[in-house]
Amino acid sequence: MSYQNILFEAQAGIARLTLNRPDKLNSFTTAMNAELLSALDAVQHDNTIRVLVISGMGRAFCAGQDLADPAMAIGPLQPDIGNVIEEHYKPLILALQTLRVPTVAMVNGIAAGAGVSLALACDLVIAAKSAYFLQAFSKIGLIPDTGGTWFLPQRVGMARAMGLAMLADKLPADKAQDWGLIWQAVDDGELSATVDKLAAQLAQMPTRALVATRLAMHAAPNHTLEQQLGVEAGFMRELGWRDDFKEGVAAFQQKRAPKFTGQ
Ligand code: T3D
Repeated sequence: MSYQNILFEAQAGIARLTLNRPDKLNSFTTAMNAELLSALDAVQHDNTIRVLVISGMGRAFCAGQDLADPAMAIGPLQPDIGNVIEEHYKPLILALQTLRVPTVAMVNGIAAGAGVSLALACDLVIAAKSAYFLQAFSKIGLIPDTGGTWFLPQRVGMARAMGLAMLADKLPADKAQDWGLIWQAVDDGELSATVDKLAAQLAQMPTRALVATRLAMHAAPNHTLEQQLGVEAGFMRELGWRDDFKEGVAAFQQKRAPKFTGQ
C-alpha cells in the first residue's frame, strides 16, 4: 500500500512509522487511521521486524482527531462518533496492544487528545523536553478516548488522571516523566539519538518475551494475585520452549553475549 498521511519504512529490524500531516499537527483523519492500521498489519506479518517506532513529522507528535474531518462533522450530516471510535480508534489501539513486536513512541512535540493515547498505547514513551501532553477532550465536550481512561489512572493514579482529564492543562514532558506517565523525557537535541539507540537495543532482544511482558502486565489489573501467577506460568511455559530462552541460558553459561533471533 502507498501512504499519503504517514511514512513507513523498515530497516535492520526496526520499523519506523511517522505521522505525516505536519501542517495539521498530525491529527487523525479517517484516511490516516486506515493507513495506520495497514502499516501495523504489515509489521504484524513481517518476521524480520523486531521493533516499531512511532513519531510525528514537524512540531507535533499528534493533536488527536482532526476536528475538520467529516468524522467530526456537526449538523445534519453528523456521524455517530461512537461508531467512529469503534471502527477506527478501537482497532488501532488493539492492534498496537497485540502487536508481535515492542513499540516505542518518540514524542517529538505536542501530543493532544487521542494523540496522547496513541503514545501511551506504546510500550515505551520517550519525549522531547519541549513536548507536552494535553487531554484536550473536555474542551470540546468529550472524554479521554482511544484508551485514555484506561491508561491515565493506571500510570499516574486517579487524582492526577482526573485533574489532567477534567482541566485539560498541558503536562510538560519532564513532569510526565516524574509522574510516571512516560518512560523518559530527554533534551530535544538528544531525542532522535536516544530513540535510535533504544530501538537498536530492543531489536536485538528476545522479542516474544518483551511482548509477553506487555500482555502479562496489562492483564494484571483484572486478576487476583493467584490468577496472575497463573498468567505468568502460562507465558513462562510458552517462552521456555523458545529459541531465545535456550540461547539466553546458553550465553549466560558460556559467559558470552546472547544472540537472540526473536524466536
Ligand atoms: O470523531 C471521533 O471519533 C471523536 C474522537 C476524538 C478523539 C480526539 O482526539 S478529541 C481531541 C481532538 N484534539 C483537540 O481537540 C486538539 C485541538 N488542537 C489544539 O487544541 C491546539 O492545536 C493545540 C493545543 C494542540 C496546539 O496549539 P498551537 O497553538 O500550538 O497550534 P495551532 O495553531 O492551534 O495548530 C496549528 C494548525 O494545526 C492549525 O491549522 P491552521 O490554522 O494553521 O490551518 C490548527 O487548526 C491545526 N490543528 C491542530 N490540532 C488540530 C488541527 N486541525 C484539525 N484537528 C486538530 N485536532
